Amino acid sequence: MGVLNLTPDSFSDGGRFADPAAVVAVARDMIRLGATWLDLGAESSRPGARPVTVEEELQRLLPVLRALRAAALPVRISVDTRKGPVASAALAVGVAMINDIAAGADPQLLEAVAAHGAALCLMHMQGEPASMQHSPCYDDVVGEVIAALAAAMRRAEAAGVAREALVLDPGIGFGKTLAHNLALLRALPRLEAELDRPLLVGISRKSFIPALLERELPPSDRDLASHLIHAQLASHCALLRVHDVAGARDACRLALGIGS
Ligand code: HH2
Repeated sequence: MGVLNLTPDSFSDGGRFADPAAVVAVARDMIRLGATWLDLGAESSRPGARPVTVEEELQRLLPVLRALRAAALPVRISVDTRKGPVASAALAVGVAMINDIAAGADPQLLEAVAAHGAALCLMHMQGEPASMQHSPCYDDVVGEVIAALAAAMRRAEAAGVAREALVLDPGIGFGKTLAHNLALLRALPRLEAELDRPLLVGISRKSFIPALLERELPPSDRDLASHLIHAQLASHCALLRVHDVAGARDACRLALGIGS
């Protein structure tokens, strides 16, 4: 899944897309390089990010969604939003999935997904982007994330979203320390077994990489490290959310080819 951030402030690729035609060109490239999904986000969720209004989010998103639809690209589109009205408008244009970092906290979002029969990614987050990295705290991070995702699945199903439409994500970096992130990445087989839904994982260029390396490394220099991790995750998740599609594809192909 290639990431297309339509935001001026995303942590690794913010401000790249001034006009819809530029996004369509990058989307074509990502598809050529191996992306089968594109995830469009119009609100940054990096730690400390400023929330945007529904109007702002739609102003960034809709022209691009319409341009992508007009281009009829052979790819499924997901929209990264936690707001019901944004999800409704995106689904009306015809996107295949809503990627919700708030795991269906907005009942209007769940209703919109159910009404369109679309897919829904429920991601775990402790707290809110503005403050989530201040002091993340768990007694048992893996058990608590599994329980929270199971509760989110029940909420989505109660709102009419089919279980088969759900994809789950442990939310790497969302209210988690380095130790929490590592525990969750090691526990992906357990998440898969206990939750019995496809997993989506996003580690691309995230700040636990320099933390684990114990050295500074700007987001633009984190692709090699990201791909070494992608190779390890390839057999435990259905979707990897990545910025550098070509490198991630190669890493996964090599790892799966060798059989790791
Ligand atoms: N990570 C980010 C945003 N959305 N969605 C899911 N399901 N999983 C993730 O791990 C995830 C996500 C953060 O990365 P990015 O979009 O590159 O940055 P920003 O939030 O600053 O736009």
